[in-house]
Amino acid sequence: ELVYPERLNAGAELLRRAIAAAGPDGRALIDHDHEFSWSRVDLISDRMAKVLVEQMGLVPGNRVLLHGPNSSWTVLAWFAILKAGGVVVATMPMLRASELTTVIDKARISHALVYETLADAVTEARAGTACLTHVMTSAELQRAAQSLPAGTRFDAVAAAADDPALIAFTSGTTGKPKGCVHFHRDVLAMADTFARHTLDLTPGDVVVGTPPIAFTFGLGGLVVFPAAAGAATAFVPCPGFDALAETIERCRATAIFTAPTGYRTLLKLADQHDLSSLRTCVSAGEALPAATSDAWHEATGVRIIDGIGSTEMIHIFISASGDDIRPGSTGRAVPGYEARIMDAEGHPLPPGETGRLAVRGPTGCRYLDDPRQSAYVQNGWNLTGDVYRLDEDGYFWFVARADDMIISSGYNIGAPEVEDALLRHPAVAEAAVIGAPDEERGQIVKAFIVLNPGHEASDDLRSGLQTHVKSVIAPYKYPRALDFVDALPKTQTGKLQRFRLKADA
Ligand code: 3UK
Repeated sequence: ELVYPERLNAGAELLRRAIAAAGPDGRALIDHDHEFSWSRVDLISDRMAKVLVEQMGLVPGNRVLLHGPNSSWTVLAWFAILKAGGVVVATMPMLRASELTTVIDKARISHALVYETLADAVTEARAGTACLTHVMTSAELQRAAQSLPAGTRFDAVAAAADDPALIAFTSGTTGKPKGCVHFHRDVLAMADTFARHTLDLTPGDVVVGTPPIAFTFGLGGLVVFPAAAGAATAFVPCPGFDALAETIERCRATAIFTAPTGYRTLLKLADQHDLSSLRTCVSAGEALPAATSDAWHEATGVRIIDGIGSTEMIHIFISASGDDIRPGSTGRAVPGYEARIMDAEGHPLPPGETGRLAVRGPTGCRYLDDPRQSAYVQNGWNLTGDVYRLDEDGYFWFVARADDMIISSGYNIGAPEVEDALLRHPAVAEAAVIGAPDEERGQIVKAFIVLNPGHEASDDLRSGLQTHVKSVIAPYKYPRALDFVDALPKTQTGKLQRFRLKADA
């Protein structure tokens, strides 16, 4: 069991751990043109915290919008807000003014720190709400922090371990975004469970990744885990996988956090970029198909660590680890968490049975006043909305999101299994499978396929792919309908948007 002191400031504690592990001069944050050591991160975030409190009037408990791209500045500001006792509400850089206004109102945000190039969206958002009263841009904050007398430090607010540290918004693919409240101890718990037991990050490591820091997958991988271990984070200067591959090569990155589609895209760039420095590869956001795991292993010699996490749980609670990896399975409960499979009434099901995934542990779902709380948390168990199967050895196998199960002629079919089979065909670059309405069968399995270069869409290829699936998995699961498309709808976090394909079908 994790025990934290009653008074705990996650920002200060993470930086204390970083400096203890890496020393004051240890590499911390790497931008394309600049680098910060851990003692500089500590010093600069102190000064930013001082500005927040003394010039912006922040008092502990105030909610602070943090709107910036993945970059050193955003991380420095994140540490500053926590040290000052503020509650971080980080938002994806792509959000438009109207979406920001919704977040500002819902989380009752009073203060905002915004990256220079994104300032217009926040100015526009501010006009639509009365909550937000204090805004500073990155340049203003930097100038104010630099103008403080030399030697200025800041004593981090002695927060209670269960004071809110951040509010993370869900992506809202299944309804209006929900704000998930996480405490100071929750921020440390993600480092002390998944990261400690599964990743052996050390001060020599350089971490890269694609998930935004506003997404807790990115926050953990690119901010919290490296800090807790004294490792460094290298930021990709612009969006896109070419820039990611270039950053891996230039910085000799050793650890990477991205979604399955990220690994498939990187594989195509592996002949132009040296990716051989990577030794810790973490995948989350959606199920990692065994086909992708195998292809990556073949090309790099490294097995991807799959892990399921959620915004509600803050980070990963079931994962593969080290030598303990069964491709196709998510893995086992992370030490500190308990996971089980339940039936519709909440009774636990034995190994082999398919049912609802339930999990409990040091972190959990706390929606910001939202009636949907009682759907996610029942009898102390968090119900993630996923359908899973547990095997005799304690490995969890993803079947589908509950709302993505396909029922065709009475058969239950999980889309990911069919997608994995399709991805094993050399012509297939990306595959998405949904249930399309059908008079006779209720639903039929329908696939959307993006082809690899050098392959042409044709009726022959369609039936070739159908035959291929029948030879890999039970024939009744084959896609009766199959469309060739140029691209699949994906979220910014690399998740397939099945609901959009379903709406079109
Ligand atoms: C799905 C997975 C199968 C699953 C997240 C790591 O994805 C994250 O958070 P979200 O709130 O979505 C949660 C839902 O996404 N999912 C995530 N990972 C997997 N399904 N295998 C996986 N490995 O439906 C889950 O309920 O966006 C992931 C860390 C922090 C996160 N917030």
